[in-house]
Amino acid sequence: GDDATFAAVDLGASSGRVILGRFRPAADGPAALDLREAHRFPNRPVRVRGTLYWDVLDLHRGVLDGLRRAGRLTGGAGIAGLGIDGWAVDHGLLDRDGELLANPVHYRDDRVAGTREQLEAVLPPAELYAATGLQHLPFNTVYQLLAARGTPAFRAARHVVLLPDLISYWLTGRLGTELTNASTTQLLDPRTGDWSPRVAGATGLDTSLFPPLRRPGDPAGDLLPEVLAATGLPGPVPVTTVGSHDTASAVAAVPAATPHFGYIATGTWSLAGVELDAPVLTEESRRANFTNELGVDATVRYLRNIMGLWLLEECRRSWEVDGAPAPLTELLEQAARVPGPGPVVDAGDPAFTAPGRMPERIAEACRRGGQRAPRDRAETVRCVLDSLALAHREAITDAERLSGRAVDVVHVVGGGARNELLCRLTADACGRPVVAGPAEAAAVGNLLCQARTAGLVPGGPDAGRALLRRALPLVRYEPRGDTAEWQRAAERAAQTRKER
Ligand code: LFR
Repeated sequence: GDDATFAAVDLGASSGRVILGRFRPAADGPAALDLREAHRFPNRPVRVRGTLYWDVLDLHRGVLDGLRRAGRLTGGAGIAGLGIDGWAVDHGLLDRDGELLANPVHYRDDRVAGTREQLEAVLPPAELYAATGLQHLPFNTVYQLLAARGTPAFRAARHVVLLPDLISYWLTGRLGTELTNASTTQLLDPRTGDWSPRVAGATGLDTSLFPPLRRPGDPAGDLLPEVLAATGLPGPVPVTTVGSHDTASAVAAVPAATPHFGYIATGTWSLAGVELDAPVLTEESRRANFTNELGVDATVRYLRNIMGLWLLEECRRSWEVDGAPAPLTELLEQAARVPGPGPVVDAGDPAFTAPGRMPERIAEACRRGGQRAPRDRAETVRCVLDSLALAHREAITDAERLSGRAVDVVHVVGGGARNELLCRLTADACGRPVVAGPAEAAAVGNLLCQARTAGLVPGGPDAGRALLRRALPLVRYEPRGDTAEWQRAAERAAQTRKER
């Protein structure tokens, strides 16, 4: 067969990218994958009149710029297809003509305050968990819709469209709701893969406002003529539904060689857990704050949301030099020289969700837990990374215990796979080997889904993972030292929580 180059649009909370993946089919020798970044653009949320918004038109411009560059990089050949993924839970409202009624609100906006109590009054937490399997996060779509419900925009809305589906709509003119991302709304039943009548009934939210569900691998339309004209891409370009929740695509890109793997998808968030065939909906699981999100290939992503590198990004933002965040490489070099684990915080604490004053909030949390606060930037960075490693350890061991799936190796994928110190500390804290890479996991999973749908990687998900092991550079970290020391640190971290 021929080579085929696909494009992945991957939208993250701090940047968006368009990445090209060239697949050489197995018939020509070992299947191969070459990655090439066509474009990367900042994602800069903006606060207006007290509300934090995503600048979704700016993101769409970034996508179009990326497709134009993709066209240039591929010469006259163009791309064989496109897939779109991004962060979860957020949505846009469309009127009956398909116009966007208002700018999508950022999941870190506090408009959701009070909606948890509102929902609990009509549906007790245990029942909500049994119906949806989702970890309580203050910004799950259900809470955002409850917050939006009274507004004129919501009353005028005929469609509620998740963000990657909105970009897909603008590129193809076709509406749909991708399943893995729908599973993060807390309105979907992970057992049926359909909207939960229980949650819809209790809240009165109309799930038919969501366009019809579609699954990874389903066709999502072709690029519109106006998009081909604006980007110079030769058509037709089919758009394929991929795991449009970035974490679903990232987990699909875990290059595991065994079913006994844990994963940590690290970026703004750390999503740590295991891949299962069926959800775990027990009360114990709910109390442990584990979520059952749907994955590609009818899997369940059984995981916990941990604050992630957001803690570090926010520290760097508060230390910015001439409008640019403090340089990462230097901070990490200095942090690597700090002995640890020293003072630590609970990186699962929702108290860290909101932006602003992060170094101060971390110091306050350390003192609240009876520890000394980090004394300088290096110690603060070390505190963040030790705390993340600890939270990774806790999530992996809890996932193992609650699911019964043994974990022999932990795969770190996403941006944090480039962070050597984080990977090393995670291996030490977990007491298990860490395999790091790919760093662009969401884009790789997105591309792999397209290539598999096109028949270029026959043999199912394991064949896809085998291809990634051959094609991508991976780094292995063996655990060192004493896990008892990390156990003591875990006890210190637990004392720092605001509300327990
Ligand atoms: C990661 C992610 C997480 C989700 C959070 C908010 O990028 O998609 O999985 O909980 O962002 O959408």
